[in-house]
Amino acid sequence: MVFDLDMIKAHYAAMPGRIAKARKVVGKPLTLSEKILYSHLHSSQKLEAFGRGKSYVDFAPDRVAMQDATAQMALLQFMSGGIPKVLVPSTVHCDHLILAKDGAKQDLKDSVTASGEVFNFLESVSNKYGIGFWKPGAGIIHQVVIENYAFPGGMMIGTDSHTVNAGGLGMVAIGVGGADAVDVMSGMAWELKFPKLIGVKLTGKLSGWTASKDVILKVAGILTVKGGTGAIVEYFGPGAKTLSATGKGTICNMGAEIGATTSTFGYDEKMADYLRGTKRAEVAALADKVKEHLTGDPEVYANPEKYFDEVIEIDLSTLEPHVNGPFTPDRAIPISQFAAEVKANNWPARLEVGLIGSCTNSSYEDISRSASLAQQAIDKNLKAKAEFTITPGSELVRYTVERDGFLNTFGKMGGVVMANACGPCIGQWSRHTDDPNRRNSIITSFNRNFAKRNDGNPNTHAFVASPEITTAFAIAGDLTFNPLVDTLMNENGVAVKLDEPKGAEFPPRGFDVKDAGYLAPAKNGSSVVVSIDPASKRLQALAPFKAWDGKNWTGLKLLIKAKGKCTTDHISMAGPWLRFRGHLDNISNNTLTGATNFFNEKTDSVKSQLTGEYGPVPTTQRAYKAAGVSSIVVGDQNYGEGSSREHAAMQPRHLGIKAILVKSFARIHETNLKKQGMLAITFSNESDYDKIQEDDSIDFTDLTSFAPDKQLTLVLNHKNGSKDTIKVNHSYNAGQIEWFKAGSALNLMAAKIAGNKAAAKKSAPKKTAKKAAKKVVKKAAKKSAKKVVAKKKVAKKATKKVVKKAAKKTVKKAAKKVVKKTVKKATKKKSKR
Ligand code: MIC
Ligand code: SF4
Repeated sequence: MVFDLDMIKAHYAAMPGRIAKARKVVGKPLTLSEKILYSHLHSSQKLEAFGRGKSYVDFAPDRVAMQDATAQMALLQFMSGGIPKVLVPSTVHCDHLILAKDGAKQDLKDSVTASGEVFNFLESVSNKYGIGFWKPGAGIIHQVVIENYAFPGGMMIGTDSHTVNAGGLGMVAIGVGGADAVDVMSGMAWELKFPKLIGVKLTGKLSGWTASKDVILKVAGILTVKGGTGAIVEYFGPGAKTLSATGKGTICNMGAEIGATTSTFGYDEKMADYLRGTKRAEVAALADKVKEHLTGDPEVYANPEKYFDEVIEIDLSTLEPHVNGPFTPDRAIPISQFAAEVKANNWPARLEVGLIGSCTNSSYEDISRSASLAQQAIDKNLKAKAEFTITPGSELVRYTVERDGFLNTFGKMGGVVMANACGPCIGQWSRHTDDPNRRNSIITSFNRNFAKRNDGNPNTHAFVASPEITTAFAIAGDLTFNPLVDTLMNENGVAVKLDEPKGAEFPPRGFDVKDAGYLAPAKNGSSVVVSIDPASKRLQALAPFKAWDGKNWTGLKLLIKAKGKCTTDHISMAGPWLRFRGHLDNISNNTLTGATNFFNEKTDSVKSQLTGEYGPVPTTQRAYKAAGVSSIVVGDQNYGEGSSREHAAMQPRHLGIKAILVKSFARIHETNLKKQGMLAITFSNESDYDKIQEDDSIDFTDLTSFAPDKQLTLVLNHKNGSKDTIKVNHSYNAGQIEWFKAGSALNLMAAKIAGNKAAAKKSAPKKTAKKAAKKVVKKAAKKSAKKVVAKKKVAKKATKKVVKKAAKKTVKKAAKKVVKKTVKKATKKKSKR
């Protein structure tokens, strides 16, 4: 089944014309990213040559995807907007709330019981508002999207940072917070700063142990976790055409780890094959017809330096497998140097668990290549030394790889198949361990490896690698092993070597599935009732945030000065806290508990300026709130890196924190803060971070003249009576300042919708009067024209000129009379109402 084919058809029909116009305005050949962006301008957006990294532009994405953990907040916000049905095709996917423990069947059953209330809520909201619903067990959002919805040249947003995965099928797919999704679902424009463009030219061809994953592991090493901020990464070159669509998806997926707005590839034969392989031959045929528009202009790829802001070149033929980590995804280590690094850094060499799958790496190709290694282990009498888990990305993949015997092979090697869900990737992992605090190592084919992410243990050293390398390490159980060159001792005491992995892009017998897990929404959902139990611990209706009082803020207490990495996992931890994603007050109890306090190097321990005592961050902040004291959070570089979860912005807002002042922000988080009515500001001089002291009270002296491109001034009042005055920057445009003033973007939108409704009501009688008047005028004119004709007959002798004049006059007079009468009548009617 092809979803939304008409929408795709309409887009392809309009695309060539839109691109031609854009090319004219921009005045030069276009990259693929520009073609997709310019062909998705919102109807209210004037076409012009936008400044990369400068212009705020209104877009109209083709679709929206939401996963269970973020959809709750997105949909709670959507419901408060008062729109009866989503205006853009949208889907919800239940994948994050499934705990991995004993294996797929039992885990799914237990999770449906534990989170039934939330799943039911999401299902009924989807049903009511026209949203496609993918049940628990159907798969991970991004794999389901690439299998069913992604199409070359399309644009989508999703409430998850790895929405970018759909770049594997040539989309511009962007991760956003729920409030952005609400805009798009409500048919409003979606605003984005026009991205910069990074070109990655791929030459050569992958072989042996190297996989698509290694391309992004290498790119992450080059660009680091903030190198892609505000940019789209566009891959091109002969090497790109050799990569499978799902392999491209892997590369785009982990582009979130370099902060990229998104990543994408031009349409090619591999994408067409994937579309056909997943029963979307119609889409491939449509794309074929406009294929020159679904890739960059030839001039661009011939001279990339002229058209991209930065260009990187990677030769796939010489690319080594990489292992990235621990604790950060950009610490890229070629496999040939990994053993030495493990020893030099004294990382635990014994590998405890290898985990493959996730939204990043769970294609048929990934699983079949990994299974080929598992089969070798069996054939060569090797016993896997580490635990091994497999999380398939979707039911389509799971059903097919089970049918083709791969799951059985993994089972024989000692592998455990988890549910088609995020599971351990997001800390939904009940890990079997005798000591949850032990220093230990794990390796995954996931994308993130921040401290505590997978199992909550800060001493778990998590490394990221391809599924093939992960599987080989799980067999060896030793991180100083290099599968490319080393041998392993088998059960018979014989040294054996693993051969290169082998697999297939597509199942030779095609994909198959019994129940993919999709539920279509009701055609008319107006009678569907969505209820939230006021006593629920999982769901809470949202109350609007307070509008800004129009005054300068003074006496803001420093809640925490966060040191070093402060990702969204540090600001609003996932794992066990995922269960409160629909309950703002409850989840606020984890706010910033993972951030390191600069002053004592501890997590979740800050000094209260009310009592002088150290205590947990949320408790301290709640006490400030109760005392009516405002506060501020200070942070380091790339603050809010990682997830799209807007909870990391809503929680501080809910707890009464007013501003976040940092050296730099990650893109999604900065937007989330703005949308929720927070003040997101950056040090104009980064070294001013050092001026912030533990007992500071901070004043804003010119917030009352908050304006685009204008710095704000802060006075730091130190405990000893001294002061520092510093300047801070912000990136708010005029519209975003309105969000701030209204208390949140949602407040502003709700006010607009309410205003439109009232205006529509008001103008209705006027409209009716006009319509009636028109009708009467027409009738009267006809009548009097007839009369004139009669008169004409009688006054045979009168000249034609005179008759005409008379007729004209009569018509005018009659019309005037009737209009007057009708308007009078309508006005009377209105005043009676
Ligand atoms: C993640 O990988 O961190 C998540 C969990 O998928 C998040 C979304 C969330 O926090 O719910 C993301 O990547 O945006
Ligand atoms: Fe789920 Fe992990 Fe993918 Fe996030 S990165 S969507 S948690 S599988």
